[in-house]
Amino acid sequence: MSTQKTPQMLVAVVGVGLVGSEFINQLLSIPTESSPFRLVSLSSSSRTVYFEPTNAITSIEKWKTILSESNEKPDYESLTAKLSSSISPSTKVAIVDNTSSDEIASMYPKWLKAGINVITPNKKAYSGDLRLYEEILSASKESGARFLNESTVGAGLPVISTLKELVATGDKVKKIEGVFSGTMSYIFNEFSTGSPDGPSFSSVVSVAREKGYTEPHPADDLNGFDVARKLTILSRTIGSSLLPSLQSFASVQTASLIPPALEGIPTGDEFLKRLPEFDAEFDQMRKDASKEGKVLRFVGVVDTVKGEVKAGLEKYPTSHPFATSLGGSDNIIMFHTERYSPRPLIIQGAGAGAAVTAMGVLGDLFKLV
Ligand SMILES: NC(=O)c1ccc[n+]([C@@H]2O[C@H](COP(=O)([O-])OP(=O)(O)OC[C@H]3O[C@@H](n4cnc5c(N)ncnc54)[C@H](OP(=O)(O)O)[C@@H]3O)[C@@H](O)[C@H]2O)c1
Ligand SMILES: *[C@@H]1O[C@H](CO)[C@@H](O)[C@H](O)[C@H]1NC(C)=O
Ligand SMILES: CC(=O)N[C@H]1CO[C@H](CO)[C@@H](O)[C@@H]1O
Repeated sequence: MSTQKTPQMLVAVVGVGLVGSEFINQLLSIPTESSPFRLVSLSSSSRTVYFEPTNAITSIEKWKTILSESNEKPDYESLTAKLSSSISPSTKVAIVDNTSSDEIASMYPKWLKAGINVITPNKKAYSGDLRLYEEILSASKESGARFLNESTVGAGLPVISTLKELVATGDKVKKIEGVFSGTMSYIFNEFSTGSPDGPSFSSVVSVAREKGYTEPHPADDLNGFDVARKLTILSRTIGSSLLPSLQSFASVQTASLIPPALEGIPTGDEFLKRLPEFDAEFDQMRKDASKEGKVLRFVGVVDTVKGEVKAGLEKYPTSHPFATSLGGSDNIIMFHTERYSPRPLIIQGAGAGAAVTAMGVLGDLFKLV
């Protein structure tokens, strides 16, 4: 079988941590004969390698060594030049950004203008300053290069693609409501089960951190910014009248769970040492919810009818899907639309972890060939 007619896609990966490594392994697991992809470049924050397409990286066993033995420092000007000069009718190029870097995010307009497709689980560019997002849109329009973002919300779950189809086919999104953070999902699935009692809030957060589910500093999860960024991406993808008021994720009404007295504590260890001082408050909220037959969940809402985008702790009846169908670090997203009414379209499943996130990224790459 020949795949000669499919244009080949040269792929450069920037950032080779958890998701990046898993992505490379998934990409290289596709048999070379049938794969449209050629992995030509890898970059970490300190090293980079670049190979001609005929000499592309193919070995799952060796790519780490190849990168670690390089003495070359990353140079994104030079990478951009090399990639854009390879573009031809039979060759497309894509950069996969697996960093959480603002600096890399700010390069997207330049890459897109040069005809380089951009795929990323990094939320920074799409949820930051509205001006950067508008530059991304116009650069993509100008060159025809695409930017794909499926794995920024719900990791591998088909959240963005579903939303895009709803919008493109003329459905009207009234409200999107969901548990968007795997970390917050885990914390509240453990903390609030409907019973008035249970483990203390601080102990649940400590266990989540030990298991590696939180950022090194748990305040980076409890501030709700991750959810605010995801809501910004959804709002912008709807492209509705919500847009002008959403200058960045910072314009989302976000009710942080960090007790004001613990704001600004520099280390995660110190933060966790003091968190028990606030257990009684969280305990009271759990008791109050339980009295109403409800659980606590940290949710995000995009309400196009009220023109509201907000993230915070809400109460849901113990019979609600947010109470009954979540386990571990699952995400759940409900789309209330004109067509999906009164019962919403629901997407649910693992919303974090390297394997599913890398799948979301690789799935995007397949959309380009
Ligand atoms: N690691 C991922 O699963 C993931 C997914 C999508 C996008 N990204 C993006 O990839 C880039 C690099 O991320 P990073 O270096 O911060 O990620 P990282 O080092 O892999 O770890 C931090 C993240 O771990 C996630 N996580 C992984 N497994 C989990 C589990 N079993 N239960 C609960 N939470 C779990 C949480 O994501 P949540 O709070 O989002 O659930 C948490 O924020 C960033 O731009 C990031 O936004 C990462
Ligand atoms: C996400 O990507 C799609 C293209 O697949 C694009 O139409 C949409 O505007 C993007 N949204 C954001 C916020 O980046
Ligand atoms: C989620 C993930 O894999 N993040 C990694 C992306 O790449 C950077 C830079 O190599 C790593 O530090 C991250 O861990």
